[in-house]
Amino acid sequence: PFLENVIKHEKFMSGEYDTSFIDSSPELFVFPKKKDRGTKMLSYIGNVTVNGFPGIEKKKKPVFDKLHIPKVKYSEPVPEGTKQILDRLGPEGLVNWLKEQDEVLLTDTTFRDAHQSLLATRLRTNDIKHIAEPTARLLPNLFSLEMWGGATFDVAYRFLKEDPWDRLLTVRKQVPNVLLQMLLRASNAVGYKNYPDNVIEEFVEKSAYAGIDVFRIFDSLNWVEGMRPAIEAVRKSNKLAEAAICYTGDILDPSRRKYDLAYYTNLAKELEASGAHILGIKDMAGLLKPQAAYDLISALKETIDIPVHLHTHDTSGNGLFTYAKAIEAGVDVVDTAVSSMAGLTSQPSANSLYHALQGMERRPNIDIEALEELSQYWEGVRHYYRDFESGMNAPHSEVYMHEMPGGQYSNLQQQAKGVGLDDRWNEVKEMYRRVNDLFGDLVKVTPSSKVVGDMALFMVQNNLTENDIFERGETLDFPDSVVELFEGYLGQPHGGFPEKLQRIILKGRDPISVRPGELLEPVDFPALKEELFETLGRQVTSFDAIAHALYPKVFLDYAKTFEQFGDISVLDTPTFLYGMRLGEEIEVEIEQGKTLIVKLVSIGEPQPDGTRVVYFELNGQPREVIIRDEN
Ligand code: 3PY
Ligand code: ZN
Repeated sequence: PFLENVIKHEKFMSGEYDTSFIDSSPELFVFPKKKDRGTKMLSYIGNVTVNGFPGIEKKKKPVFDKLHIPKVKYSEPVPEGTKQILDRLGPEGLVNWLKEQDEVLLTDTTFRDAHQSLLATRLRTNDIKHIAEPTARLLPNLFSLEMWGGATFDVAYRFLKEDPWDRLLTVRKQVPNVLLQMLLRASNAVGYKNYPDNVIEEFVEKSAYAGIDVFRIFDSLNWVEGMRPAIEAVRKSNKLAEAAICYTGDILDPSRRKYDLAYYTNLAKELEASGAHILGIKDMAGLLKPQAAYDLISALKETIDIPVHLHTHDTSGNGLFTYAKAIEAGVDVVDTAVSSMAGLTSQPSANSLYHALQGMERRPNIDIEALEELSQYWEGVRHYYRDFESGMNAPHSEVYMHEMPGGQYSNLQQQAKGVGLDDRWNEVKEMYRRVNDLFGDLVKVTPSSKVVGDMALFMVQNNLTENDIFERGETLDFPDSVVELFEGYLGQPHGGFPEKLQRIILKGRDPISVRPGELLEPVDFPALKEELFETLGRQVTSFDAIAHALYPKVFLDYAKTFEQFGDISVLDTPTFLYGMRLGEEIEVEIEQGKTLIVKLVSIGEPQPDGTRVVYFELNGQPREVIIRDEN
């Protein structure tokens, strides 16, 4: 702090100092009072108790049941799994092993897509870390555990105020046997726009280093050009490149020829040729109907030689039927979630699939009792996050109309709430489809789906129709994401952009047609680290630098919150989301073997300056924190 005071002193900065500077400047010895870890944490708890948590209706903290943690023998070695096969045989060896399996293999998505799709991505590492090792021990036959990427990365910093890299490192340590899988939006990394190529390379390299084995890579417009740098970076890291085609439209519908069977088989050939180890079919909205799945997988099996991995969402309620037909057609791996986190906008249930395939040859080799136990755990955890549920509680076959990705449903609903459109949600969904048609029938998946969502919100909010766009488009201030899409900054859609609309949206500017990554200035990571060192006043890791390169503001806000409240990821989720009840006592393990005992004693009346004093006991000692009452 002394040196900091010197460097920041006016005289020092302007160069007006001599040898008496230190003696004649007593203010150099005034140091800001550093709050200790305990007080920082109490400030957080006091704050959330008084002000609530964004997105949760303010109420007294509910009482939740104790979580069911399955009993496993921690003293025994963790059974070996696909990770050991990859480590021993490399990506090609693993692919050959996969092709030799008779039964269908499963990827469990509970740690990633399931909660992204059911709970607006709000699941915290704290709830994963208690179940990661039991999962590794109970389900060693999984093909992979999808546990990272997609929206989980920015949501961790933005809303959960925790570091997503810690999640990856924690799960890797606890799951040494199963391949860890992430969802990578190709040149959009885990963000919502294209990044310079060297950011993608750095991101892949560091993710592989921190524990990711399988990278499911997709481009939000199915533009293969946009996927190449990511595929190459994964191959360079000696990990598995699963290049995915996003499924849209309906190959069974003769009136929709834009995305027909030939479109998919041609793309698959291109991706195989570009170095993919596995082909992913990413049915992000759950539009792939059972017979379409049979036709598609059968055609792919005839066209390409690499394994096929199918991902769907159960929004329509037809997910298991789709999987049964895909399995009959020879699909190698399918994505499921543990039952209590499955169904609806999430993946189909692993538990149900196991039973559905009884008597069939390719039934997965998985421990159903273990799945039931894990399901009990997740049922308990899911209650914590009930305010983030979408309210959908039955299959929605309307998904075939709006075509909204499962992972977007609850998130867009939160976004709509945020701009005051909660009671016009049905209109937003319908407009989503109309925007798709207006945009020329796009592949809709992050970030192209976000652009369609932004435009739908914009049109509903401003009561605009398609006609208004064509007639008054010049006077409208379109959302930035819409302008960027039509400028070509998310890549090129199949069949091009509708030209008239593009001219209106770009207001005379020219679009680009090359890969955006070629035009973007590379990020100078060493310089960025130095800059961040100055800004944050602490050592900066490569992980921090990548996060800043992806979303500077989100990362800096997170760093500020960390400075203010310390590491709040250690709090249990009910306390993190709801604070404490008067008289309640909780234990917080701030590091291994070091536990704080916190009791909320009372909350003072509001002061004239808008603050309240919150009275705690910390390890039996009275502590007060001052909280700004924002109600
Ligand atoms: C994501 O990109 O986050 C998705 O889950 C897309 O389906
Ligand atoms: Zn998905």
